[in-house]
Amino acid sequence: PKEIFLKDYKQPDYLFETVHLKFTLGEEKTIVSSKIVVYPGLEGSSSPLVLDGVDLKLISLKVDGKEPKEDDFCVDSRHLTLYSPPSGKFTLDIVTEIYPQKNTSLEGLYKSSGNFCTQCEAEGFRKITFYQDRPDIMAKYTCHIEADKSLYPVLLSNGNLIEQGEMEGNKHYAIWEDPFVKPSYLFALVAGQLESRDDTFITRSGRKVSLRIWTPAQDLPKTVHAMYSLKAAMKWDEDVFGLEYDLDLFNIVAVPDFNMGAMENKSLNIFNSKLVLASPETATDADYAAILGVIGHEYFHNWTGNRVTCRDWFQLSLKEGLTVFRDQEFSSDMGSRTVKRIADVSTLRTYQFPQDAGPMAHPVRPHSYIKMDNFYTVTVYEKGAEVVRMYKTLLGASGFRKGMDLYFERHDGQAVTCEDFFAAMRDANGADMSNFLLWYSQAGTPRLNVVSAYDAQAKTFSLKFSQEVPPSPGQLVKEPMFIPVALGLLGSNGKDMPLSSVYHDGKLESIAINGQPVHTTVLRVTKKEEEFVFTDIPERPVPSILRGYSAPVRMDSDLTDADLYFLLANDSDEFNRWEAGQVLARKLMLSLVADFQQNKPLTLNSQFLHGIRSILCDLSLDKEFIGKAITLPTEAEIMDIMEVADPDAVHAVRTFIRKELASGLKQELLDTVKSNRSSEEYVFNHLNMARRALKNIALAYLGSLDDPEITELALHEYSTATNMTDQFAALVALDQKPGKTRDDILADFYNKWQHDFLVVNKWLALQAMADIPGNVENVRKLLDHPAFDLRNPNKVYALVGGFCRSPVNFHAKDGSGYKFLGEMVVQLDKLNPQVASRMVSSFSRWKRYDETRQNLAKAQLEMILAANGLSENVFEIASKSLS
Ligand code: HT7
Ligand code: ZN
Repeated sequence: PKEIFLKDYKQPDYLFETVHLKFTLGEEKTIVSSKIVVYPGLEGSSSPLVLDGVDLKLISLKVDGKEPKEDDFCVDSRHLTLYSPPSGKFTLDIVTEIYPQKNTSLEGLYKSSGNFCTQCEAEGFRKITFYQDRPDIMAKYTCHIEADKSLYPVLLSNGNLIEQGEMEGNKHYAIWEDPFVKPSYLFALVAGQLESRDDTFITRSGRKVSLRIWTPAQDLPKTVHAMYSLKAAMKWDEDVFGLEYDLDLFNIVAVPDFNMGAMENKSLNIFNSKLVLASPETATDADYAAILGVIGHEYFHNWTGNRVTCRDWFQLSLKEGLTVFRDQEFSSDMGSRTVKRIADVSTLRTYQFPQDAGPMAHPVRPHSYIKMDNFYTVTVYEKGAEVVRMYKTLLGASGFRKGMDLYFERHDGQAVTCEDFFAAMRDANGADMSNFLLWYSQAGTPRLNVVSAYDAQAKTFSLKFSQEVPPSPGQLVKEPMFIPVALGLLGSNGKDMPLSSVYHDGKLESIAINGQPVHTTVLRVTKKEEEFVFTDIPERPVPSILRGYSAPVRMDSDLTDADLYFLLANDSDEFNRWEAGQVLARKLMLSLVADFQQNKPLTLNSQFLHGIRSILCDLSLDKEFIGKAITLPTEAEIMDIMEVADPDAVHAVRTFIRKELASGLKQELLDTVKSNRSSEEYVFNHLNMARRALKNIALAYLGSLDDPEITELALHEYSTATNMTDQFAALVALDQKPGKTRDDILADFYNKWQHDFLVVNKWLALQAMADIPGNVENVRKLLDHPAFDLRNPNKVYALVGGFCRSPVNFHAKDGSGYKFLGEMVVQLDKLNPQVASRMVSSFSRWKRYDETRQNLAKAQLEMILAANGLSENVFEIASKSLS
């Protein structure tokens, strides 16, 4: 397979002005006719015109209305090449035949539950017709769709509907025109039996926008929350960024078969049903929150991604990092800012840090790829969002907004790069951000070490920072990064000290704002080693460093346990209160892991239990925050910071601490469950969600005990639950103990919900993730369950993906978990390479484990690589994992 490099980027020799597409949708085949107006690129060109095309049958080709001679062009399995196109503007007419019914890859045009739909990002348009399928080819599109009227009464594409009508033979047609230029990856078509929930949004300039959410008729009642989310997102983007929607129609379609979460096609977003459909009875609070965030995300792409797009796929984070940052901010404003930040940082630590430390580590802007689909990663998305957040931390909210305004002013309608975004931020603020761009080019999570010293005589407090960026594949030596460190100093009264000046680089710098001392300042750490000395500090403070997690780094400091307990109790920065508790928990878990490995008895220190008790019982705190603060770091997070990851030890220790906390705080946890029940109707708002979250975390703790009273309690919660959040939480509590009660309740849940595929997926995932030893056999049985289907990505992510999240069973020492995944990857790859390659990623950190596990995982990777007809997607991940 061919590797593509950022350094090889070349502007296109030919540009496209307009594209007229016509689809004749049929049961056996679909005919796609395209008429493209081509003109020479900036440089002018006499080179061949190379169009991408995969799995296409070429029916006819005309250049300026004439069929070219046989030796004027050639078609191979990936391209159509026209050797010497006309020199000025010319027209191409291309007719191809495609077979959507056979398309199980779910990219290009395919069928989902009887309806036609498309997925073109990143390189799916080439499965529809021959085209320069790259994001810097921006053209105006029309789309003419013809289809059977009874089977496909609804015909949708991008832009405005300009014509529709009846045809002979019970057929009909629709013609759509998109007035905005766009790259091919934003093209979309949907045809099928769908109905819509309709609403309107009046923009701040007074334009009326029709909003439509399309689903099969029976699902329409479940689109209320999605519509609420869309309207909230439209309003938020106007309020916060001054960005208004630019067409009179915005469509969302929900489809059950979709490789990712959703797709921001211009004015025709296509969503995985899971991220649209919700009712209190069938969706949890987490589902509601995900729908809000993803509807927001796709909508926000209209400006950050669609109006201004990426020059090439290496720049993906330009749109994704920025849009994730925007959706994070949106969700923060709609709920609790601290809790959202905690959730986002946990995701980063659990998934992105391990990626950044493994064989698939790549910069936010990768240098190369074999298959672009493999680079829709937590690094590009989540770390990319952290990079955008750092601009805001450094420039302030209004400076950041100025930078965004300049970015749109300069680049509306263009395909640009991460440097263009950086330049807009810098120029709008006249800022010096010298080595900031390294965040885009250097992979690996920087390690930041902080050492503090108080000089009682001089009344100064010094912080010495040193940083190191670990080597990553292809990048052995790294430069120091530009790390914004938000910082406060707490006095012994627990309050923030006022800060006015700091010695740095031999100079006394003022950090006051408008002459007023501040309580949080942002230090700009840019060198390998650097010292900051605060003056006029009356007593030894406890520093609260990296407030709000101001940079995506791993920080080590000389804070003592006493300092951390002090921060946990007093820090005005709520994020750092939580963080102090997490640092204490991580230290505790690591020391117990060492005890476990040395066969020492495990004991829980009482200070930790008291710390958790005081948070649990602090009525002044937000309940969702309490829930986060009493939750231990994930097993993945702990394994990631160990020299050699030991899944059995980490699992045993986490289970031990959970049990100890549950028995030591049984009464408090029972009180928490009882006092946070509600008989009111389900409402999705912060207060209600927070109450449910705390109650259910308390119930989960209690569920770890072998106690009939708790089983009764959980059964009671299960049977009296009036919404899925509470019902599923009770099921999770009961799922922890193998036996008849568990079996019965799982059967009961399935019987209740077998008609609802999204709920059944929760049931599959819960069983797949179970820690019960030997669970792989149960998972294998579930492959044959009528509810499972290897062609549906959601089901695969639930069952196979869920299984890989169980440290005990996936990493079983007998290799049974690895063998299962190896077999699944080979099977899946034949149907859907994107899904198979996501699954094979679970092997990528195999070198982190002991030798026995390493050999077992390596054998599976080798087996996969030897499989016949392996896709490039899986090849790239498997081969990089082995290297
Ligand atoms: N921009 C979208 C990316 C996407 C995608 C990429 C590869 C394969 C399938 C895909 N479906 C959607 C999603 C987003 O908004 O980030
Ligand atoms: Zn996105």
